[in-house]
Amino acid sequence: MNQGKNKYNVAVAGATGAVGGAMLEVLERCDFPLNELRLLASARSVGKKLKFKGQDIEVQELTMDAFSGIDIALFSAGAARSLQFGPAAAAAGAVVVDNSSGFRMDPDIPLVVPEVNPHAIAQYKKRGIIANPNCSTIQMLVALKPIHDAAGIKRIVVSTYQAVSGSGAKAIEELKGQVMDYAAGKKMENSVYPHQIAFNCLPHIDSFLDNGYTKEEMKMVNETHKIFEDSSIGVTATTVRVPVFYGHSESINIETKNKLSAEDVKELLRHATGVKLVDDPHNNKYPLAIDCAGQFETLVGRIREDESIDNGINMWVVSDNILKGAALNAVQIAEVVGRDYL
Ligand code: NAP
Ligand code: 3JN
Repeated sequence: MNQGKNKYNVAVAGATGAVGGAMLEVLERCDFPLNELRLLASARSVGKKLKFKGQDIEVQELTMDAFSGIDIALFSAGAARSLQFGPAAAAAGAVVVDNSSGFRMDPDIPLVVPEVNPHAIAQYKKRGIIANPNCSTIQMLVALKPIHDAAGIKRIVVSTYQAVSGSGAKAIEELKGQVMDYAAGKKMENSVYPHQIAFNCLPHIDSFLDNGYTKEEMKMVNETHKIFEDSSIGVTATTVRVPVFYGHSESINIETKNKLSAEDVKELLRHATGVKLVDDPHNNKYPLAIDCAGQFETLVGRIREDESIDNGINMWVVSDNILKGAALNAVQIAEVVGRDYL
């Protein structure tokens, strides 16, 4: 525990975006100890005012020298901006918490989910930067960490059902527009996705790689290895975009080294930090995307033994992709940085 500051100067780069807006919401909900809050975005947004705790704060331009006096810089302006401005922010003395994929696999930069590997935060001192994982990885590992600690996970097979908000504001509008057009009997238009997303499922998130997987799928594989500090765990992912506005759902099948019953897993998750067990199928209670919006916890249910192998468990994991999947995880990292390191 440090004896340093108890209020921090925080910058949000990408403050006008979907994730940036959620960062402001989370900073407010957590009553983050702020001295100054500096809001940064592109030149297009300069002068625009955003509300924080009832006050209007003017947006400034994200530039190389926008970080003087900043203690913690939360980035969600895309990987290109993180790579361009993140090191400048760190050189100015800020601890950068970056939401993009720009630095995630850099061996000198910790990749952190506070419920899973908070000890890795200490490594930020090398480069002054901490990376936030991909949303689909975060919620999966929050649910799997207690099981991995108890029984050792050998293999993970995951299929995701990802909300359109993960593709930003334009994708939300595209789904709404298609639903309205369908109801009005009009032709549905698509521009964000290569196909109609309304009433459809697209097995395609981010671009395709030479191995046949998508980048989103390989993010889940590589980030799991880095966060669990074990690249011997077998991980295979299929990521699917579904016509849901908020909340990513995941069907997860795991094989453990030691046997756990479904009851053992429920008991572990009942007491796990950041997890809410919602598992009463006979009363139709299981995690639902429409219930997770706005919640900080990751919902887990449908826990059952996989009867096709010796040590297998199936589960259904749902979380607010913009909160725990992005903004909340970043602010939780910032809380630890402030409390333990500044
Ligand atoms: P968004 O709604 O499109 O917002 C983008 C933000 O970046 C806006 O504030 C925008 O400012 C700013 N920006 C864009 N170009 C810029 C430039 N040249 N200079 C300065 N600022 C610029 O996108 P989003 O959904 O919030 O996502 C933002 C990023 O967060 C993504 O690209 C991704 O890297 C990350 N993300 C991570 C996860 C995760 O899984 N952890 C999930 C979603 C997103 P203007 O309004 O001025 O254009
Ligand atoms: O598609 C989703 O549901 C999550 C999207 C994440 C995302 C979107 C644009 C760029 C990322 C990410 O966090 O991996 C990035 C990126 O930074 O590469």
